Amino acid sequence: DFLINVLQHPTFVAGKCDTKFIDDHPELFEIEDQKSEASSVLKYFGNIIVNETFGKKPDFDEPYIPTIPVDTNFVGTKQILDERGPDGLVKWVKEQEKLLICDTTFRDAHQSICATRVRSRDMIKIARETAAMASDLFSLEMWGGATFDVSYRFLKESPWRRLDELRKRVPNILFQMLLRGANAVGYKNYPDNVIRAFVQEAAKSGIDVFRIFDSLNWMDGMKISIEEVLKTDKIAEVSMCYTGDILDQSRTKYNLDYYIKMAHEIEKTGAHILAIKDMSGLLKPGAAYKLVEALKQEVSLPIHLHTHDTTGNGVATVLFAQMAGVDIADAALNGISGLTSQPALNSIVAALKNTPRDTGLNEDEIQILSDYWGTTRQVYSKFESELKSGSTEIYKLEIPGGQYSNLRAQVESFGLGHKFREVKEKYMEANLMLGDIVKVTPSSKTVGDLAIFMVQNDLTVDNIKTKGKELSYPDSLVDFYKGMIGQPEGGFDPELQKIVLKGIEPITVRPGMLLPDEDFEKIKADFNEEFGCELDDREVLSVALYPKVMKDYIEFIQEYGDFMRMESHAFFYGLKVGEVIDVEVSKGKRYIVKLVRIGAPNEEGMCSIMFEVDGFRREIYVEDKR
Ligand code: 3PY
Ligand code: ZN
Repeated sequence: DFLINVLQHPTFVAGKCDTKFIDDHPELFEIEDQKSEASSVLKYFGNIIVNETFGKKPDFDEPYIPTIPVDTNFVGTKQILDERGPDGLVKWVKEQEKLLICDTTFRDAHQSICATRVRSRDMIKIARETAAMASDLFSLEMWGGATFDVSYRFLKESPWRRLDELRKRVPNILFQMLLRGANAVGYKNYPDNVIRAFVQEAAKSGIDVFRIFDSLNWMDGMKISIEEVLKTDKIAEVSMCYTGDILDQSRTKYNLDYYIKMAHEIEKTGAHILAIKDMSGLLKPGAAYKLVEALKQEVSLPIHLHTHDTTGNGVATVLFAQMAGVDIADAALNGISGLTSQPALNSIVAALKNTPRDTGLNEDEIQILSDYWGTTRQVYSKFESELKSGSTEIYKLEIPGGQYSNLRAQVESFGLGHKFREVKEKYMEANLMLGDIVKVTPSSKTVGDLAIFMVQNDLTVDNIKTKGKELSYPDSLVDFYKGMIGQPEGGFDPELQKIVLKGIEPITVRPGMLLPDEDFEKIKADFNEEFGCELDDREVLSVALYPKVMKDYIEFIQEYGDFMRMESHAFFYGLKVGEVIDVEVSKGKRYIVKLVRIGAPNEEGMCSIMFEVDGFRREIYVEDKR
């Protein structure tokens, strides 16, 4: 029932086959390989069909992809950095009157609005067009943050290859990534040699701007990353994470002086750009004006503003900041902007038209790019939260965009869906109990885990010091009090620290000073032995960051194959009955697959599924696990 290629070749059929013919056509004898390759694809679809969709699939629109002229001259900020170096680029930024824009569509926009699920395939399809039609962008934020592990974990693709493929198609716009300081692209501190090697590999692979932050605004937590980026010829954009409200006189911890002091410390590190990282969208328009105006007087670094639109005030915040002279602002193409994502890029561009700070971006062209994302987003709607409008309660809750849209699912996974409101309210209480800390990955997880734990155990600020003594706390909280994600502003509450640590000695130095170096050669040898694969230097780093995720990824690839080229509707939904799709498994190698019928489960709980592959019927049996 499968393709026996040679038997169908006209030369063979005509009986004119000699040994030269056989030597010339080795591919006709790759029968087993092809059969098992197609089987893996069918097995993958079979699983989705039987256990998730049962052959049902929404209709998705096909996004429009514009044709760009063959003689397009790709020039932009990337050429400025490559030709003039980091200092030359900084000088150029300072000379610009226009507001420079960093487009976060390929990273934070989808991280914050559809659980980081956008696949490389959908970025690659529009990458060259983006390079041509948005060549006035300062940068594309397209890597780092949660995209690194989510690529492997859920999309079964390599983030390194995403970087390679996008770099090939975008030769002119700076590539920007989010680096969580000593936590790299993970959720815990890593040994220094991992951080250093990661920065070097990312720089070599095409990252130009490293936005570095520490989840507690602890300068020591960013030390190694900054040092290492400064050794490359790339840009170190060092962040202060914004929390609290500088307009509220009653909140004294994170006031204007706090940020000015931190900005000076950042400038002293040799950073090229200062980022205001407003991960929760707490920076109100008036506060943005006040902060940027003050920072412009205090430091000479260009200032790059990052915010989220969770409250609905994101565009206003950017517009106020540009009035105060902010140099660069983050925004996402309208089609994937707003809510927990970034403020709307096309709207900001339109607002600044015919003003001194006109961005230079072409409204018609970025409209086409925005439409692409508006349509492409349909496939990802199942990953969006139920949030339909901006919510100003975020000013009170201080929950980062990405966490806010995920929190309900996390709370539901604990069986506490009915107590969602309570958990949200506890979030701020938990934050204050921890000493009013900066909340961003991974410190935001500590606060979220504590909030859930407090609801589960009926804990309050008042009873935790008595009732809480007997309890054992979530790992993230133990790590926090151990000092494993760094030292918070104002230190730890010693009494709570004792209750949580139960005798464990906390540290007060950088965890990286105590963690032993990672042994990269050992990782290589172990993976070779376990999976028979030769990891390259970048993959070794992926293992150092996420050993379990990488094992699962390699097992998936070995079992099913590499689906990076598969269309996203097929990857997430498989096929519906009667549908015919073209599945590209490797460059130029494709199968035409049709879903003919799905049978009911038999006595052993196995469903028969009839496909057609390149016109040949193939029946497979899939276990019904529902
Ligand atoms: C991340 O760390 O991934 C973030 O986007 C934090 O804001
Ligand atoms: Zn963000």
